[in-house]
Amino acid sequence: MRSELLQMLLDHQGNFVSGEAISQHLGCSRTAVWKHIEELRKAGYKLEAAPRKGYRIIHQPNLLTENEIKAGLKTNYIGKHVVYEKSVSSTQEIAHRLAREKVAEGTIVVADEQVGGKGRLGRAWFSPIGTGIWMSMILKPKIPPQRAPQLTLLAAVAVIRGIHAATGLHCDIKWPNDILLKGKKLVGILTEMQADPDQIHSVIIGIGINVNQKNFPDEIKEIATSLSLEKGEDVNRALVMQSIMAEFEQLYELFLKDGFLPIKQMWEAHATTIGRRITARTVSGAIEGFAKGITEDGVLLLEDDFGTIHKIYSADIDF
Ligand code: BT5
Repeated sequence: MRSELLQMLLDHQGNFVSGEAISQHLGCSRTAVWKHIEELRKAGYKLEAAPRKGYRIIHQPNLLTENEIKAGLKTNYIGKHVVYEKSVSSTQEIAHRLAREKVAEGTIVVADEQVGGKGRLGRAWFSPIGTGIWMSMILKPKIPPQRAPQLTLLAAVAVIRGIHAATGLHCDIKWPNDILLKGKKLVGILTEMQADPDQIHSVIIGIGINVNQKNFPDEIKEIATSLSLEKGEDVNRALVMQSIMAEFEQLYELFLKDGFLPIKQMWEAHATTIGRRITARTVSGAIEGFAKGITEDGVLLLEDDFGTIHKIYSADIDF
C-alpha cells in the first residue's frame, strides 16, 4: 500500500493530493493514510501537510527499497516481487537460495551494499553503500542450458537501453559482460544458473551499476566510472532500475518468442568489441586478432594473424 501512496504522490510531481483522495484511492481510513505518511517521513521523505490541501512531496531520498522500486514500475512480472536488503554479502547468493525455494520468475534481489560482491572467476565487485544498483534477477526460461549465455547479452542490451531512457547517456558493450561509458567500466553483469545437463531450473542475472560514486578505490579508479560522474549530478537509482526492468521484460519476451537473432542485432549495434583488433585473455592463454562478430550462441569469433578463427567462450578483452 505504501508503494501505491508513494506512486500517487510522485505522479502529482510536488503538487498537493488531498487526504480524502488518498484514502479513497487506497481504500483505507484517513488515520491509516497519516500513518503511512509518517512511515515515509521516517524513511527520509520530506512531505508537506497542509490543512484542506493534503500532502505533497518536497524531497525524495535516493532509496532502493521495495516501495521506491514498485512505485512507477511498468512491468508485468520483472520486479513485481522485490527482496530488498540493506547490506548483504552478495545478492547472487540470496537469489540462488530463493530460486531453490521456487520463487516467481522475475523476482529481484537488491541491496544497498554488498560486502562480498562477486565478479567472474572469483573476482570481487566493489559495491559500496547507497551509491549503486546491486541487483540479481531470477529467470526461469524454457531454453536449453547452452543458450543461457545469450541472456547475458540480452541483459547488456536492456541495461544500455534502460540507462539511455532514464538518463540520456549512451553506453557501449564490451563482450561479453561489461558496459562502458566513455571507455570506462560502468556496469558488470554476472550470469549464473542452476541446471541439469539438459534443463535449466533458473538463471540468475547479477547486474552491478555504478550510479552515484564520486570516487573509486585505487585498484579501479583508472578503469571505473559512474553515472553521476558523467552527468555531474546525482541520479535517482530507482528510476534507472525501473527503466532497465521495463526494457528487460520487453526484450526477454521477444527472445522467448522470436529467439536470439533480434537481440543479437541490437547487441551488435552497441558493441565496441566487434570489428577491432583485440587481445582475448582466456584461462588457457592470450589470443590476439580481429574480432569478427558473435555466433548465435553469443560466442566471440576471433580471427588470428594466420587466418584461424577461434571461438572464445569466456575471456577478458583488451583493445
Ligand atoms: C563483472 O565481473 O563485471 C560482473 C560484476 C557483477 C556484479 C553484480 S552486483 C549484483 C550481483 N551480485 C554480485 O555479487 N555480483 C553481481 P568481471 O568481468 O569479473 O569484472 C570484475 C572486475 O571489475 C574486478 O576485478 C575489478 O577490476 C573491476 N571492478 C570491481 N568493482 C567494480 C566497480 N564497482 N566498477 C567498475 N569496475 C569494477
